[in-house]
Amino acid sequence: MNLSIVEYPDKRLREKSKKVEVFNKELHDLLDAMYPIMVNTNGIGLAAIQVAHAKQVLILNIPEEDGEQPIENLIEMINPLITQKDGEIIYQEGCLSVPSFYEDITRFENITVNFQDRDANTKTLEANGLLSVAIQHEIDHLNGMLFIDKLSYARRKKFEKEYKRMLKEKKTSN
Ligand code: Y12
Ligand code: CO
Repeated sequence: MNLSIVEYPDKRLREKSKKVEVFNKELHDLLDAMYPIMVNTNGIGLAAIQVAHAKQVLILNIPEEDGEQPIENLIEMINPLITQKDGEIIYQEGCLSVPSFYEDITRFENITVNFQDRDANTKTLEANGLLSVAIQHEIDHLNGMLFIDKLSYARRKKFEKEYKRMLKEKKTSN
């Protein structure tokens, strides 16, 4: 499966992803193809809509203290739903669909998430810190939401200006 990252302001990032009902080879092929895209671009999380598949599918691979991202730590979530949330954490987020932009975002510190694995088994995960932030960031993608939507009006305006300039520079250098 040949996938590429959809980048802001592409409208496809605003689509609401559909619940996965069939856990077949097509789903496994999608998950298998998402993993190399994420690690080869230094990503720690990727939602299927970021590779133009509007399915409630996301993957996460949080780096260890030494920066390694062993595949054993890969988490695949199908149809995730946050059932409990509390606390507050501010973390500097980035997104493969919004290249070269990072900003502090406030999210819930502790969450409990129910999801299915690639074989439709139901799972529950309690998360805090970066894992919690990354799960919330990726679930937002499934709802057509981006972390830049959480910026203040003034910060968002500044971002749009900077991002437009960056896209223009990219175009002229190609
Ligand atoms: C904190 C941090 C990240 C998340 C959500 C997942 N986001 C990412 O995995 C972002 C990765 C990323 C990687 C980049 O590097 C390359 O593309 C090579 C990057 O750099 C550029 O765009 C130039 C930006 C983002 C949640 C919480
Ligand atoms: Co993202």
